[in-house]
Amino acid sequence: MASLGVEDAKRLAAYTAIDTHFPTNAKVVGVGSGSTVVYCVERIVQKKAKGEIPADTIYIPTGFQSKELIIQGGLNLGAIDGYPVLDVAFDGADEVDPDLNCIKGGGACLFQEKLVAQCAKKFIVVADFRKDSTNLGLKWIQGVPIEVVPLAHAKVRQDLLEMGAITATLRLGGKAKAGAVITDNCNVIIDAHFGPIADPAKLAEQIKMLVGVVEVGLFINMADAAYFGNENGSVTAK
Ligand code: ABF
Repeated sequence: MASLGVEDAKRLAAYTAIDTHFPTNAKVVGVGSGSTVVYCVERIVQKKAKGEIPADTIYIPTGFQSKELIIQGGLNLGAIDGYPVLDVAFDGADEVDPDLNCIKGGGACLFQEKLVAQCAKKFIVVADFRKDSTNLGLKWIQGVPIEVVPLAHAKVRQDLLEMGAITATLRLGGKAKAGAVITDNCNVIIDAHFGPIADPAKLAEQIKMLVGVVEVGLFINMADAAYFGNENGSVTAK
């Protein structure tokens, strides 16, 4: 039996998702962020070269990385403020539960990812086996990513701790982690660790209500399907 590495597992999930869900008459398609989506674009480029999908489809990125992917792939770049209705969007995730609720935002692009997913008629998640979880918070132990207006970071961290977060940390980056990670929307990220999350929908609502929070990396009832590439060469489709 095949034993795939993580990269091959990601590719398998991404190729399966594109082959299954890319509409033959697609007009506008969302391209998410992260390393798994790279393989979605790889597959799209292959299919476009073979004439299996339209040449004039417009692709909407969820941040700087996916914008570059679209350009490098020779695909038509659009923007979400010009195309607020998408046929489908493909994106990665940090953790996915059996109801297809996701933790996203490990790459700090969660706001645009949620905007694009919300505008899409179908939202398809692609991931490797490590993201397939029985309960959010069990596998992605770095915490729920939350995009916050910079001026409000101390207040929101305090609010999160009062709400029961075990830790609520301002995400640092760059050389020697000397400064806060700044998102594509000029905000900061707080990672709030709650342990296993009993009620992800309720938690998402509570966090979203905090003044200063732009968006929360809990994607509740948004995904229509999820594909996980497995080490044995199979794909788990949910
Ligand atoms: C984005 O990229 C995020 O929401 C998530 O944090 C990350 C997943 O990346 P990868 O595919 O590299 O695991 O989709």
